[in-house]
Amino acid sequence: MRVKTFEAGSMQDALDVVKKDMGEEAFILSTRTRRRPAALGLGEESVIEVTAAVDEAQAGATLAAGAPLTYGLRAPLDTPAARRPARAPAPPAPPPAPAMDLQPLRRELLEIKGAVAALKDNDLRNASILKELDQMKALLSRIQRQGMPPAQLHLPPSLLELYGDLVANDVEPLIALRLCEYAQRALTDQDGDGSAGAVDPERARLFLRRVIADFIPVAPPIQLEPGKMRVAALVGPTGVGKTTTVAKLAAYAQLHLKQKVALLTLDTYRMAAVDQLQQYAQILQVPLHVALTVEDLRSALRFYQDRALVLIDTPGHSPKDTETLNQLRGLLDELPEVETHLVLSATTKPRDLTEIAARYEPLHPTRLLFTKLDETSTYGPILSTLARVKRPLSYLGTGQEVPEALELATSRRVADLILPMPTKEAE
Ligand SMILES: Nc1nc2c(ncn2[C@@H]2O[C@H](COP(=O)(O)OP(=O)(O)OP(=O)(O)O)[C@@H](O)[C@H]2O)c(=O)[nH]1
Ligand SMILES: [Mg+2]
Repeated sequence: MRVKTFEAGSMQDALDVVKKDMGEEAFILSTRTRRRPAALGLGEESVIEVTAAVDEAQAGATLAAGAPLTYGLRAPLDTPAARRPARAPAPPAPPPAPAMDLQPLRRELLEIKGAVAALKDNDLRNASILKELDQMKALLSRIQRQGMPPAQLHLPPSLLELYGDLVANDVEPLIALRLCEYAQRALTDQDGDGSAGAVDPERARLFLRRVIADFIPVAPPIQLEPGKMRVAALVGPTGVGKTTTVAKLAAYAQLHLKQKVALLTLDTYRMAAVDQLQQYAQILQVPLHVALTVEDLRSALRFYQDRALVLIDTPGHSPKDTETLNQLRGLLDELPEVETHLVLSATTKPRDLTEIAARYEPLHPTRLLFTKLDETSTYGPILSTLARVKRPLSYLGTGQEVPEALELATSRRVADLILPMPTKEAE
């Protein structure tokens, strides 16, 4: 059974096409009228859609019976076999059975076969409609759960879904909305026909990831130049991983880049802090200097003139400890060319991140550095902080291991964290 759908401008034309393509034996399963864009995109026109079926075995047999049988089992008429004389007279043929009109039965059978084929086709269509319905249901329940205000609901479904993903990843709702609106406008401009509403979900996701990547400012790695001493200081709250990151950076520069490194610590409040860095310094065989005063700091830097990189570790502060922060500011102000990285943990609550960043503003950090990415599963706060603080992202700490668990931040990597592509299994 062959089932095929034809389109034509009128019913008569459609029937002619069916007859021409499928032969006289074809019968009509269904017809419908639908609208489609007219040629050159000028408005719409209506079109007749006819689905027809034909039993090919039967149609083939009819064709074969009428065709000259020069091939196949029967010999051609003009062959010795055809010319051979008959041996004995054949017995008289039995009287023909009364002719029975099988045509209506055959037609009915064909119609049943056609209907079954059409049902199978419908099953596939139904399955895809059910899948779409399921997706709509999931989207609606997510909208209900997150209590999205009407502002978000004007987004087309594919972007509304992505908005939900961003918010679920702890991106601030307003930032998520602005990103989605931007993507919607850009997609509409790109398609030129206002059809962003119908945009394919995968295309929308890829596009939004690009928008996010473009939005994330990243810094180049600490630039080491021959004959020039580069100074980088790590500042930030207690326990975020400043000392560990200093060790990671030092190990990388010393072991991989084969550059001369020195360590300096301003963290003199706790012996344990000096010990911790001292251990790394010993392992890496790099000098460590403890600076208590501005004079200490100046003389240490003079001493390290031949070093390509001087890394400065600093003490962490509790939020209320403004005095220590002021002292640190006094020291760092002495270093006009220092590259100051504000170290933040990706596990910190979004609102606290904003407060911390504001508190460290007097130290004029030029970079943001996020650690402990391995300890969280939502990365939205990184994006929200970057949007607020507007400093480029330098490195990402992804574990405790020194030096492996450190990455140079790239906008693509961060976009990946903020809006991952669904894994094949999840699809
Ligand atoms: N999981 C994980 N742990 C980290 C990371 N970076 C640092 N740590 C751990 O966090 C803890 C604190 O790290 P430190 O380097 O001492 O933090 P700090 O900012 O110097 O702390 P203070 O000097 O007390 O302010 C240690 O156990 C580190 O191993 C990271 O990227 N991922
Ligand atoms: Mg420390």
